[in-house]
This record gives sequence, structure tokens and C-alpha cells, in this order.
Amino acid sequence: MITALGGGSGAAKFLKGLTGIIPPSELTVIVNTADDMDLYGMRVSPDIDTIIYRLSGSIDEKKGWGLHGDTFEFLGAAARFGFPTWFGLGDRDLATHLFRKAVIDAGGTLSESTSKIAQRFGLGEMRILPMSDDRVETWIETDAGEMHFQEYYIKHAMRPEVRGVKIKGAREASAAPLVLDSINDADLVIICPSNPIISIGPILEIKEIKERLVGTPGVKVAVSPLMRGKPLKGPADKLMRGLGMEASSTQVARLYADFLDVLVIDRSDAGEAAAIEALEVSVLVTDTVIPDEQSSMRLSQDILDFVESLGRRRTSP
Ligand code: FO1
Repeated sequence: MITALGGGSGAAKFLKGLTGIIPPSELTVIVNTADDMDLYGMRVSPDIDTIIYRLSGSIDEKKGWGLHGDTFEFLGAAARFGFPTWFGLGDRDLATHLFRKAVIDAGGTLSESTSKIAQRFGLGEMRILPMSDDRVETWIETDAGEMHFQEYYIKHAMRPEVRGVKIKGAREASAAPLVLDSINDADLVIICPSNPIISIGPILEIKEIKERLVGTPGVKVAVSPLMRGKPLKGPADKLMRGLGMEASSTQVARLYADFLDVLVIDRSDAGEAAAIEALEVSVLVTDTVIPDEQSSMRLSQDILDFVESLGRRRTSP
């Protein structure tokens, strides 16, 4: 059993490759839900949808989010009534959010809605779990005031200066059903190349998840989302620097050092290997730039081969 922890676009790209080389029934994905936001009376879950859309081949490849070929007629019409239109809610995407709302309004949980949506996108064999069924939201403190992550990322295009990050509700939230078991039962846990502050960070803040990662006998591997201090996309470096950290793979290793066995870094960061090994984290240096499914499958194969070479992976019963 492989259990992956991830957020939006980076995790989705990586997992698309992983599901190309292992049976989907072997995979559980624990997804960040702190990007979630209330919009027009619905609860949108961008990271869950980005993973479902990408793994089912339905994603808009150019954007990296939303549905392929989607239109934005609803948004155009919503502007007439003064609705906020900075969040690119597509017309086909709208159906996903309305279905999630219907499940939850009928007393269902985010987990149940996620499993139903995944099934309808043909992903019934693998498990896609929200990190929690409770409300957790990432808010960014900036020089322009405090704002929801999506407002910082999209509406303000990451321009405001980051002063702090608050994962609201994380302390009170419980892990969603099957999340803790999927960590305990994993032969291999992979932390996807997602933003360590606002995609992986919130998952690690949920009660018991970090302790289970420390305690699980499986091998724990993380893929650094940074190359030469920069992420392929998104605000990871801005947030890390805003929090007074260096934006480097070594810093990623520090953030996960409590439980991590291996950090996978790009060849361009090979010079950081010694500093990372000094944290008692092994290093796998390979190409971590994954522009397409082939490269993503190759990265996953490199990881599985490296873990095999560690000789610690329990063969699944
Ligand atoms: N990202 C953007 O940069 N602009 C958007 O307008 C946008 C809309 C959107 C709609 C649905 C959805 O599931 C994701 C969407 N994203 C958009 C991505 C979203 O901001 C994610 O939170 C990022 O991928 C970061 O995880």
C-alpha cells in the first residue's frame, strides 16, 4: 500500500505518473483541504478537484486546474449581479461543486462527497481522502491585511508581502476516516512535490497525522517542490521567505525532518545533498521537473527503485 500526501497542481502531476506505474487499488491519496473556500453558497475544494480532474484525464492542461474545454458563461452572467468573479469557476466545474454541496446538504461529509465525485470520474479503485472533514482554511497575513489563500493567490496574484500564515481550524480538526489507517498501513508514504507551507503544512497540522507519520514502519519519502529555491508554480518560495525561512530543498527537509527518511531533490540542487544528509535524511538526486506524464512516471519509478534499494519496504502481504 502506498499513501501519498499532496495539494494541488504539483501533487496531481506527480500522482498522474505514479498511477501509471502502480495499480490504483494500491494507492491512497490524502489531500489538503485548507485551500477550500465558500463561494456563492457552495464549498469549493480546489486541491481535491485538481487531483480528481488530473488523474481522470479531465483537467485543463494549459491552466493546470478546472475542466478541459470548460466555459465561463455563468461567471459572465454572475458579474451582472455584482458577484465576485476573480475565482475562475467554470460552467462544467460548477456541476462538481453543486454535487458536493448536495451531498453535504443531505448530511454527508466531505469524504463521502469526494469518494462519490472520484467514482463518477472513473477513479473508484483508488482512495482519495480529504485530510479532514472539518473546516480548515489557510489565511495569509500580508501588508495589505489578512486574506484567504485564494484571494492572495488569485485575486491579488501573490503581490502582497507575506507577514504570516494561519491555518484556521487545524488545531480543532480531526483526521478524516481512513486517513490515519492509511498512514499506519502504508509500506511507503510519499509527500508529493507540493507547497510545504500551505499544501503539506495543513495536513501535518491535523491532530495525530504527524505522529502517525513518525510512528509508521513504512518508508517516508518526500519530493522537494523547489529547484534552485524556486517552485515550478505557486507561492512556496514567497511564503517560506515571508516566514523567515530560506527557500531551499534543505529547508523542506528541515520542515519534514521529524518523520522523513528520504528527500528527492533535483540534479540542480545536488550541492545541497550533504546539508540534507546532516539532518539524517537520505537523498535521492534525480530529475524532479515533470512537464509530462512520461517524466512523472520516470520520477515515480526512480523513487520506487530507490526505496527497494533501501531494502526496508515491507512486501505487501
Ligand atoms: N487558480 C488560478 O490561478 N486562477 C483561478 O481562477 C483558479 C480557479 C480555480 C477554480 C477551481 C479549482 O478547482 C481551482 C482553481 N484554481 C485557480 C487553482 C486553485 O487556486 C488551487 O488552489 C491552486 O491550484 C493551488 O492549490
